[in-house]
Amino acid sequence: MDGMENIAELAKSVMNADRRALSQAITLIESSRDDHRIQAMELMDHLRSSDRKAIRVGLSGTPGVGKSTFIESFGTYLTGMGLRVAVLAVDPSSIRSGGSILGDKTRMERLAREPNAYIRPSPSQTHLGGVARRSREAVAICEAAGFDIIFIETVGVGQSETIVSEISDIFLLLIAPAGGDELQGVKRGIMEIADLILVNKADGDLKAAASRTCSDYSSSLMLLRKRVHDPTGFPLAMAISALEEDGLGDVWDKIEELLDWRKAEGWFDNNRTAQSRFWFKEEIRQGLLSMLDDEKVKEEMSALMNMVDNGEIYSSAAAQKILKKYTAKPR
Ligand SMILES: Nc1nc2c(ncn2[C@@H]2O[C@H](COP(=O)(O)OP(=O)(O)OP(=O)(O)O)[C@@H](O)[C@H]2O)c(=O)[nH]1
Ligand SMILES: [Mg+2]
Repeated sequence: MDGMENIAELAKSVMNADRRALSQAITLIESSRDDHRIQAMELMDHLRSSDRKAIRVGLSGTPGVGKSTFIESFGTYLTGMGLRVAVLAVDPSSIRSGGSILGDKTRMERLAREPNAYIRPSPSQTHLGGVARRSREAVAICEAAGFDIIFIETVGVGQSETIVSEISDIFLLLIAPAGGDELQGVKRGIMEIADLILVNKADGDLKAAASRTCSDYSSSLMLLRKRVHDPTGFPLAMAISALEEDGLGDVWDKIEELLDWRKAEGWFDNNRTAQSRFWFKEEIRQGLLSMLDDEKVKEEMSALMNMVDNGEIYSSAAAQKILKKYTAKPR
């Protein structure tokens, strides 16, 4: 990307839903090069003028539960209704060997062929902080490009769900049918952020188990504390089959029901505002932390560390020395 004037052009093409521009824009925000970062900020600033709003759907689930199959069939269902669908992945490379959605494109063949769908492979080698920023900016880019629905997929492992829930309007959790009374290893934390729990693979031999699992989750959900941003009946669990495309219409109905209510009650905008604040603070926190990676700071820290080791300075006083020097608090 050369020159700032081209960034304005790029922004315009993105807003005209030009696919090449879309990919180019996401490639730009994925770069951690300093000059690219500056251009990326410029781009995001241009895109701000778009007041388009997509429905941002977070989706999580353990490997093999059927996330790709679900996005393929549900996404195709949505494009069939004339909606434009984008798919992004939040995929910390420490968990998988990178580029997972790329391989997944073959599992989303139908959707990938849809002119109204855009599937973005996840880049390899991004640290978690970078993952959050990339995902957030990619979502904003897709939104400015006029997509109606943006899926943000993540494999169910701890921190990435927090990131996804902090950039989504609604959070779907995919669960596999469980055999007997084994309560699945779903942590309470993720139950609490889920808006819809979809028990997938409710077909063939697994149908009965799926329906039992669904009842189990429905009961557990009723025990959770009622959330202010939910209408009665939410969060809820439902059994579906991504493979046989069973229950997809119900999922869409529930998504619409929930979001219509949240929009009417002000929770939708409220949530977006809270999210912007969250990321504003988070970015500052990350920026301050990254200060510790600076070579000069590292040297001073290690010198002070020696002094702490030798009992020449008290630990908190040593820490204050660094903080005072590098955070330059205005007085
Ligand atoms: N019977 C049945 N099988 C399904 C269903 N959905 C997915 N599967 C199968 O489950 C396997 C895993 O599905 P994927 O969609 O790749 O699962 P995933 O969650 O994307 O997995 P990762 O990308 O590895 O995290 C595949 O063999 C699918 O065909 C379903 O609704 N019913
Ligand atoms: Mg997958």
